[in-house]
Amino acid sequence: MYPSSKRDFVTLTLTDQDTGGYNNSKQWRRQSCWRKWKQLSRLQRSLLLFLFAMLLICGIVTYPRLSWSWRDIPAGAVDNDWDRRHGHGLKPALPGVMPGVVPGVIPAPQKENEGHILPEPPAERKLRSNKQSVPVLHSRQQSRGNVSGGQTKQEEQAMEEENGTEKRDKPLISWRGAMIETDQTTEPQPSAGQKPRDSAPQQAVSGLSVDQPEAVKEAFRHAWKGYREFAWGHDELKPISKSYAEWFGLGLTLIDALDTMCIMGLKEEFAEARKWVATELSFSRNVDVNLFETTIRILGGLLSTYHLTGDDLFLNKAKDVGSRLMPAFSTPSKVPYSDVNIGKGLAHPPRWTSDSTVAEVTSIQLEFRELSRLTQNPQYQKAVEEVMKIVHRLDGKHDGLVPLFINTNSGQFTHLGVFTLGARADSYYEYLLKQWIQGGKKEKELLEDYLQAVEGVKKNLLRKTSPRGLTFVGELSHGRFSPKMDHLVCFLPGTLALGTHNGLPSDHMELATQLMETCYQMYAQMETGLSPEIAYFNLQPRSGRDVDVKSADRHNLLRPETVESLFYMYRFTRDQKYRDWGWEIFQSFNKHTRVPSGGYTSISNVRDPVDPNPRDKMESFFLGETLKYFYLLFSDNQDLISLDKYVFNTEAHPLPIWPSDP
Ligand code: DMJ
Repeated sequence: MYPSSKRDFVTLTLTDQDTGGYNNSKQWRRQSCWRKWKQLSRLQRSLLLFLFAMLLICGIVTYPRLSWSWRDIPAGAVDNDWDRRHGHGLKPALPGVMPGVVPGVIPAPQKENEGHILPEPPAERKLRSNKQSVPVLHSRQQSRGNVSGGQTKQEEQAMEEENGTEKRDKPLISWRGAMIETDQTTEPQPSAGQKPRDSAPQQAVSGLSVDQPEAVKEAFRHAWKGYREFAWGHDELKPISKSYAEWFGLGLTLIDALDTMCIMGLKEEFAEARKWVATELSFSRNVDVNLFETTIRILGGLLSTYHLTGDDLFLNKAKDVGSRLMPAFSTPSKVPYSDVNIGKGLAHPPRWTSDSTVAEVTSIQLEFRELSRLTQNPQYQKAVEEVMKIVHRLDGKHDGLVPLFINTNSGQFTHLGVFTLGARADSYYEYLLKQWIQGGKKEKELLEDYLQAVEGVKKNLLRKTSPRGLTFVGELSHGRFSPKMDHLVCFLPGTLALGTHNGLPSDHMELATQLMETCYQMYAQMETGLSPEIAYFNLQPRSGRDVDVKSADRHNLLRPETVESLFYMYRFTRDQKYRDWGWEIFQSFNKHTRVPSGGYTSISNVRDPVDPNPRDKMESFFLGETLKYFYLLFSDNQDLISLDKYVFNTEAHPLPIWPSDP
């Protein structure tokens, strides 16, 4: 009847409705606190509020540091290799593709050996002396001051190193160090008397005597473990979310990795993968695939596995996918469309243009030519060689350098005036030389085009950095030079060296040597020891920096090109420094991209060793190329895929050099 605020207050704060006395219920405590708060003086309340505000601010400031581990990919960052190379910003839409995070299917382990021939694991040296520890050129530590934009971090790191407290070596709450340890306990333990299946990563990276090929095999097994558990039969592993990404829905990683397993002698893994190919892989699917990517990864992978095993399964699958790709060549100009629906047999260009990418239409030849040779059906070879003939006679080149696009209706180059050895042109140059080698060095036009292009590079695209004088390959856009170099360009030292090995001018090898050093420096000068996707080189005489990286280009997709070139350079020169550089890079991959539960991830920031910002994607070429080239670089068996017998396609699948006519 006479409600008063006082009465209401007492009722609300003191009365326990059930017992009438104290209890420890949440409600009672809340009410009691409120009463105490009200009893405080204004000054006391202000003081407490101030303290609370300070705590809040501290929390906000420190939160990003604590939550650095698995952040989302920054919006706008280039998402994957396909986007980078094709530049369309969209992937082919796939019917039935499952978006987001979906658990992978884990197959029952297959015990039986399928009984197919695999090469014996090569005999490797068991112990290596500590030869690999001192790089000849500027090490990352030496070079840090030379990289732009990281002064504070450099100083911080220098201090940490001086004090022997470098962050990344501590047992931190770190997704690298700590989780690598966790991971070790999850690996199967070898039973007594059994050779350990997996050597610990720490042994592999820090021991004085390291079996380097074995360390690479361990890395492969680790990557395979993630793929097998979380992405089996799908295109790509997303190792952090423990799921998968689908691109064509054709088991891209599994097929790309087949010949790597053969080369490494991983019989059990191979047998299980073979079973999947035999029972699950079907190309009769209503799905759009990219002609180039499917050719280099799937057709190339199946053909090379056929050659390494002699198993007809792989040849039959290669024939199947090869013939399903053929509709791409049914264009007015015979320059193929970029996309084919392999189920419907319909090809088409991307929705927004009738252009194809020059590198794509000129980097499918090794595979289709080999398919013709094996099947004795000339249609494949004829189709791809027609493209080479068209490109050979086209106007619009600049000293042998090609533009980036070609129209499928007119058969003419489009978007003239831009020249690069990077994305959209790179493997055109690689395949000129490699087709010439594959065919027994008889096809003169290929050689002419290659030699002219190398001269074109020398004349138009080469510059030296300041202050160190690193030679790099820049880009030309309508007469204007840009000191920009894609990591993709790092295939070039290896290709130039391969040319010299096959009798081409020795100055190609000199250029290869210089560019190899630059590609190594693209790794060594980064704080993570991993190269960015794109580097900009300094040409100004007074500046102290050779390599600059724009923030949008700081990602590393686990690409192979530098390791690939190191492999060629070592094979041809036996210069230990190339192995040393490779070993440094391998360690950096292990340190910054290895995901404990299995797999490796691309990262978004090679400039930040504390938070490289993982992108949750293991590209198929990491198993198909990067680890394969590492293994071959460190293997003492120089006959393992002899470069006088095989030519690697642009996805690192070795195809035989054709025997010369009797
Ligand atoms: C691979 O698919 C091939 O090496 C291709 O030629 C370039 N892009 C990736 C690796 O970076």
